[in-house]
Amino acid sequence: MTHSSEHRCGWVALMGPPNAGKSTMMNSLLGQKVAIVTPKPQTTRNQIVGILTQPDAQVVFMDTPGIHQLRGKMNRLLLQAAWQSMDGADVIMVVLDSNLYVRKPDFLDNDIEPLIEVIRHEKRPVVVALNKVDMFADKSRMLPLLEKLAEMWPAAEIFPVSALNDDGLRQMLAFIKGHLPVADPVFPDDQVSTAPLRFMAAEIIREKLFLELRQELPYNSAVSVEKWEDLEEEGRVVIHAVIHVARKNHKGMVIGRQGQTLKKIGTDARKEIEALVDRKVFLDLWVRVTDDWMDNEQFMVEIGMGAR
Ligand SMILES: Nc1nc2c(ncn2[C@@H]2O[C@H](COP(=O)(O)OP(=O)(O)OP(=O)(O)O)[C@@H](O)[C@H]2O)c(=O)[nH]1
Ligand SMILES: [Mg+2]
Repeated sequence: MTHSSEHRCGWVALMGPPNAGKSTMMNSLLGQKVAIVTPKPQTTRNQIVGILTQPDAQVVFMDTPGIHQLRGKMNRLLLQAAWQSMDGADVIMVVLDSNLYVRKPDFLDNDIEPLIEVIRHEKRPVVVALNKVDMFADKSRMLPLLEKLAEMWPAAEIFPVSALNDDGLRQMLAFIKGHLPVADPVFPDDQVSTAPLRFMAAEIIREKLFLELRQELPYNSAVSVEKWEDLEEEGRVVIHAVIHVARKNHKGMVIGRQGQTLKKIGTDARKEIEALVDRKVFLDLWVRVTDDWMDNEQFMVEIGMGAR
């Protein structure tokens, strides 16, 4: 078949500092939400696979936790997931927040320190998605940043883009597709992710939690789905989920005055999960103090954190 000899298929790792827009980028490229997004850094806590199937190519994106230099068991798990994703990639995409480094050029070196040498010596194709260009009225302000990146990573292809506005993504995608190996698709054409629905539901709850909570509280919390009952005859799904907090005094903050915060998180999450499973959902949501869960690697892996 001539068709299959032309078809391309491969893996693309989205790498970069926290909050650069990696998850937004993946969702935008897929044309649907697979990974959760919040304005808070370190939202993504594992590798999330998003599959784009087109007639001429299947592009398998791996969204990853932001690369940072923080310590602790959880951060080690997150970094492992990021680097492991990069190991399995045919093309590497580095996502950077252009607006941040134009405003604060000094932050760049430190933020990408773990990536600088790795990318410089990389043999595989590297795409730099200079994201959030919608935030500039005057795009020429980006020139010094573009020059610096081109000098630092001469082999990389740089694309100024906006994941939010879907600006410049088509050209970037064409470049990526052209650098994937010639191969048959590995996933069925209707599959968008490898993440189980249970995990996606837990992630949606975590997104609403991150959006409601302030300061460091989100980082000290996690979500697990304990039970998932498909009541086919009734046409609904009953989901028992738990928000884990690390300390007793955090529990009250998640629940909120008269339970308002928890109620809001639950309602927002339920609506989105209903759209995901295309059925009525009863979401039974609890808050539990799971002492120092951030020091418990087994717990973190069990609830789906880190590498796959
Ligand atoms: N203005 C603008 N904002 C963006 C763009 N892309 C992402 N954002 C915003 O940047 C914030 C972080 O986006 P995420 O997609 O969660 O970033 P991330 O790199 O996945 O972050 P981590 O998972 O924490 O590493 C969110 O508030 C997004 O809405 C963009 O192109 N333009
Ligand atoms: Mg993310």
